[in-house]
Amino acid sequence: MSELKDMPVQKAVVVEVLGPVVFVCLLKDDTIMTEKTYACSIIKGKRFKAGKPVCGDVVTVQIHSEVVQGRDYQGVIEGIDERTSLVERLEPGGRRARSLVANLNTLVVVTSVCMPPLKPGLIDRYLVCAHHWGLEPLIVINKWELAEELDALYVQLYEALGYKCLKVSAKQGLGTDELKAILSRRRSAFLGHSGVGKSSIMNVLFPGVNLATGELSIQSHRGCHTTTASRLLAFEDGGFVIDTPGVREFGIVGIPSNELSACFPEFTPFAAQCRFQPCSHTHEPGCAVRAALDADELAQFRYQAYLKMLSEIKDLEDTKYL
Ligand SMILES: Nc1nc2c(ncn2[C@@H]2O[C@H](COP(=O)(O)OP(=O)(O)OP(=O)(O)O)[C@@H](O)[C@H]2O)c(=O)[nH]1
Ligand SMILES: [Mg+2]
Ligand SMILES: [Zn+2]
Repeated sequence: MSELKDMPVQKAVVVEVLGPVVFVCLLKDDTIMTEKTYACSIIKGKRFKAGKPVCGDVVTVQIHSEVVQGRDYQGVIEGIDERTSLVERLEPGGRRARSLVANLNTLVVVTSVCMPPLKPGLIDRYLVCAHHWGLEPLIVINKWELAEELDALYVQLYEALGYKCLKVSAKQGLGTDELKAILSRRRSAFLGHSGVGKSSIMNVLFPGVNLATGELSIQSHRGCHTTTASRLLAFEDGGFVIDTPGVREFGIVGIPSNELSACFPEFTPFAAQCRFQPCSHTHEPGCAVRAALDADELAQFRYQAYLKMLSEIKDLEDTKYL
């Protein structure tokens, strides 16, 4: 057993947070050294400006022990580096932001067809977040072997809006090589409903890891929230993917109401022509976005998604919790 005393502080990446335990892998020359994971603590009472560490955070750690000894920690988190990005959601039923994952450059919206069915409303929420935070969005539609005509239609609509969509079947191995090629040098996370197959796809991308996957509820065809904590897995060439717990709802937080319209890229050319600037595209006379809707130049389902998110954000702003 080797006890390492007076180890220098080192850089590491947070790969999982389980209650008070922060699991990290060391960073060497920007490569995540995945062969070893260290269980680290945060000194009691210590508060970081960035809040609590989340998956994807680059941290400074002091490792004390190379081996796990009972319940002892192997190291201490000394600090959190400034984040290049942070994905947050509204606490379920609450009014505060909850940090999810940090330092991404790509947000993978994972959805499925049939069970659970494809839900454009949730896809739109994640796309809005990706735009606002400057992350490249990628839509993955899993269980494609069960796809029907309507699913193909939605894919066409999103593709027409300029979004990259990838049809995948974790079960049959469809599209997973292409997905791996796209993600291998990126810093990404899988976000989406419970039961769409996020962990199943991870298991194909990272053979041998064997993340838990769950059966769907027979009645509702919903997932059973199998994944309970985010988990970062790294590719050999520096990229990583974070598997996150599935959600039932995804409440937008941190996007001011007057910036929401800009997160719908197809609105932008019309919004520039609205009589009032800024225009909320809800009631203002001379609104070019609503005129484009009436002329079927914009998709109704996207506008409805915009209205729903706008009203939620305004509710939060009215109660001054944002
Ligand atoms: N038919 C079909 N089923 C799949 C496919 N991929 C995953 N599943 C099934 O979908 C169910 C849910 O898969 P998970 O990987 O646990 O889903 P998840 O998105 O990680 O769910 P949470 O962890 O709850 O968020 C499991 O029963 C999988 O076997 C697929 O491509 N086709
Ligand atoms: Mg999962
Ligand atoms: Zn307008």
